[in-house]
Amino acid sequence: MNTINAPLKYINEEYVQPPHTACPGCGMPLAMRGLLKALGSKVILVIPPGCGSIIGSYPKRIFRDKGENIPVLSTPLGSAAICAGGLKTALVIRGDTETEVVACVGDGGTYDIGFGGLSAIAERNEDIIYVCYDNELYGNTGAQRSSATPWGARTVTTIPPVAKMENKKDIISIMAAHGIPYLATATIAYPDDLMRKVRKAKDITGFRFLLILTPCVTGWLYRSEFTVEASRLAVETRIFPLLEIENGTHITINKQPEGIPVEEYFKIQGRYRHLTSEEIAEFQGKVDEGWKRLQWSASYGNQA
Ligand SMILES: Cc1ncc(C[n+]2csc(CCOP(=O)(O)OP(=O)(O)O)c2C)c(N)n1
Repeated sequence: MNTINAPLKYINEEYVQPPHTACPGCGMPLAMRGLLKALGSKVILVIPPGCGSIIGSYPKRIFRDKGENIPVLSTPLGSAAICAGGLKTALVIRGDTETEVVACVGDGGTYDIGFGGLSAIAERNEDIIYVCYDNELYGNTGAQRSSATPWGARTVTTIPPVAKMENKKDIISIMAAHGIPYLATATIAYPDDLMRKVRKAKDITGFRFLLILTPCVTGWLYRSEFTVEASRLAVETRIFPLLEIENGTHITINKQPEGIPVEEYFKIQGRYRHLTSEEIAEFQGKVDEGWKRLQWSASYGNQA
């Protein structure tokens, strides 16, 4: 464990050119910065509506290589995965086997609206990288709940006293069940880990799925200087473990979390402020249970 400290050759190139048009403190442009640094510019990004398209599409283009725009294909919200797969096939037919096609989709477009296409393309093991930047809600339309929103969280459609009553959908297990060659989680507080995983994904052929937790200032209701801290605490509380799963079974937990109580993570965010001490204990129980299950799966899967 703790492979996040593995040395990574320093990457000087910058492909995200500020100023971006996301909210100050948004985690997503940081994720995009690490993603492109590790991938290089021989990519075509496929971005559906969402905060990603706000920073990445016409008229304001921030993904650039030495003054040139990095190509971005804008798609409907439900079809980024399918469009990315079709684009990759077309490139190969034209003799271009090098350009990496990378879908960058929010959690709403991934867990909910685009899920059918995502599952289809994963099942066919199409040769693309799919990045879900997970801010745990529909950010661009004003912070509605998605199926990635955690239990107990406030959003504009889950307002206390009736906050989100369902658990966050376990997209990691769902994608792993497709038996895809590579799946990894990452977050912006650990950029070396993020870039190492992107590099690893780049060297693999077939469907690669990266789930990147990107804190959202306006949806999670925290002060913008806490973006990296929120990302770090999500890992250290064991809410968002850093892991890799190869071929659906071989699990590596990349960092042993400190096991900080979830309350410390909640303290810096308004979306959990309404929770009672009993509800916080219930959330902690869910996290402890999930961590136990993950450790069990890691040891069971790796023996099999
Ligand atoms: C089928 C469909 N439903 C709803 C919308 C409206 N819409 C545009 S962006 C957006 C939010 C997408 O949320 P998410 O994928 O989580 O990305 P984020 O905005 O958080 O970056 C929605 C609902 C749409 N464009 N298409």
